[in-house]
This record gives sequence, structure tokens and C-alpha cells, in this order.
Amino acid sequence: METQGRQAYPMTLTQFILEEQHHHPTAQGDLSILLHAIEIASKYVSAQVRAAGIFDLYGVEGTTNVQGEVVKKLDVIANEAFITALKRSKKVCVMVSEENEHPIVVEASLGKYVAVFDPLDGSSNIDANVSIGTIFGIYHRKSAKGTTDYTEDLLQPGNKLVAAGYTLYGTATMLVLSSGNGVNGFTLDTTAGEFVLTHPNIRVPPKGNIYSVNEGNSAFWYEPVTRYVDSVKNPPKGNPYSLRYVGSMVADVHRTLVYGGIFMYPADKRSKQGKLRLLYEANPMAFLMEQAGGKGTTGTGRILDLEPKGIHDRCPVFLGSTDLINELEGFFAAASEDKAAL
Ligand code: AHM
Ligand code: MG
Repeated sequence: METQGRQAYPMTLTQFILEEQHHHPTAQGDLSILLHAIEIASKYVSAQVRAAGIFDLYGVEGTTNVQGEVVKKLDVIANEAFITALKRSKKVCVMVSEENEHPIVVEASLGKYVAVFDPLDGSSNIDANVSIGTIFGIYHRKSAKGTTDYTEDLLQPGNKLVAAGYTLYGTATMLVLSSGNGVNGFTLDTTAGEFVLTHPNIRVPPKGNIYSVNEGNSAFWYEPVTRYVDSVKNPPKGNPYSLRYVGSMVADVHRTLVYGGIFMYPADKRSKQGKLRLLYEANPMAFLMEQAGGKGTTGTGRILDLEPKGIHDRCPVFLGSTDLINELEGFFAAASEDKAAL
């Protein structure tokens, strides 16, 4: 839209959420309010991440800064920000955070949603000023209001997600969101303090030539992963894939969404369940990947169909371009056929 030769200010995230709400005439605006809470917490965390070096927010929880004040680690600050914002929304009855061993119950809440999140993912990169992020997922509450047992709310498979997304604290801060109707990306305009729509309808390219994995673990990989990685490094024809690995899931998945490719955190002989957490890392990212036209698999099945047994369960994770994930699954299928033939 043009106004007298000048481009109009892009649609803000708040406007976008309201617009989506209007497409659901029965919606009461609860999800919009909840997503707005995530937006607020993301802006706050972004500001804290940007200021961390200046105000001594790196380092170990409980240490004192130069003024003799107790320093809160950035991941503690982020956790508190998301818990507080979601509680204040009054739309959530229970939450799971990577930082909390137990579910966070919102006392006397009538909230009809459940939130799962990793408030600041990429812990090994926080103190080095490398991109980090928040990952979140939203479910409908299943339990009756007034219950004290939230098990059925918390252990829902990813195919029941209502919305999911991440905030990337990178060179720019971006919030990437899906509420089941495609994926849209918003960049934080720090001059106006608003997330604005910069990446409408993100589609992951069906092909790609980047693989992303911690290859330092290759000595412990199972055969299908070893063989697949070997195949992309030594293709019979064409160029080998490039390796890109930040070690922050949000950054690696964001690049995969935009450029195509494959992100992997496999199970291996040391970590038999894998490293990444099903509820608040694997599922939200698999949901986004599928909503963008890509795939998310454990190698032998769809991530979103896994039935969680515990709130901090882990699972193997492969996300990315459809053609690449299909090829990878071919290596897993071949390995199980070899085993069956023995
Ligand atoms: P965290 O939750 O402790 O930050 O761990 C999750 C992170 C992901 O962001 C990333 O994909 C992975 O761990 C990197 O792990 P590694 O350092 O083993 O390669
Ligand atoms: Mg994490």
C-alpha cells in the first residue's frame, strides 16, 4: 500500500493477530490476548539480551556485579518474564518451562489454554553474544475447570498444538508464529517498539543444500545418520552440502526455514533419547516446519505424533526441506530392513 510515494507502516503483530481472530467469528479473543503476552515478554527479553553485556547480565546466577548487586542470569530473567506475562494474561491454567522441574500451576485460573516454553534456548551461546531464542507452544486445556490434576493438559501430542512459534534474538529480533494457518515472521522495529510483518507466509524450500548437526558427536551416531551425512558430503553427482551449525536451535531452524536444508539432533549411543525436549523444543519447531510445507521426523515417525510420557521428555529431531527429510527417512527404513533380513 502506497501513500503519496511513501510506503505505509507495515502491519504490526498485534494487528495481524486481531486480523486472524476476525477470521474465526466464534473466537472470544483469548488466544489473541495470550499471544500478546508472548509478544510483550519477547520484547522485554530482547531488550535484556541487547543490554546484557553493559549491565552485567551474563554469568552465574547469584554472583554479584560491580555495584555489589546480585546478578540474575539472563535465562532466569527470561523465564520470569514469560511466566509473569502469561500469568497476567489470565488465559493460561498451567505452564511448562524448561527452567522449572515441575509444571507451573496458575492458582484459581479459569484460563482455557496451556503454554509450554523454553524461555532462553541455546544456553551454550548466551554468554558469547551468539544468537539465542525463545520457543513456545500453546494447547487447549482439556481438563475441567477447577481441577488440580493437569496431566491430560500437559501430555498432549504436538498434533494438538493450537499455536507455536519462536523469538530469535539475532542480528535483529524476530518473532515467527503459526496458529495453524501458515507461518509468518515479524521483525522488531526498535524505533517504534513494534514487531512488524516482514516475512509473510514463510515456505521452506522443498530442496536445500545445507546440513546442520553437531558433527562432534559423529563417533556416537547410529548407522542411518552416519550414512545419510556421508551421502550429503560425498554425493555421487553434484556438489556436497554445506555445513552450518550455530548450536542454538532457534537460529539453526530459522535458517533452515528461510534457506531450506536439514537440521538434525539425532539420538546416539550416549544419548539414546536424543538431547532436545519434545514438549517445548521439538514439537513447536516441527509444527512450524510442517506449517511452512516442510517436515519434522524422529527418523522413523512424525514428531508431532509422539505421545509424551513426561513433561521433560526428549526425542531425536530432524527438521527441514521435504525432499531432504524423505531421503533421511529412506536411510532409517533401509537400516531397519537390513536388520529384519538378518
Ligand atoms: P539448551 O536448552 O540447554 O540450550 O539446549 C538446547 C540447545 C539447542 O538450542 C541446540 O540445538 C542444541 O542444544 C545444541 O546442543 P550441542 O551443544 O550439544 O550441539
Ligand atoms: Mg533449550
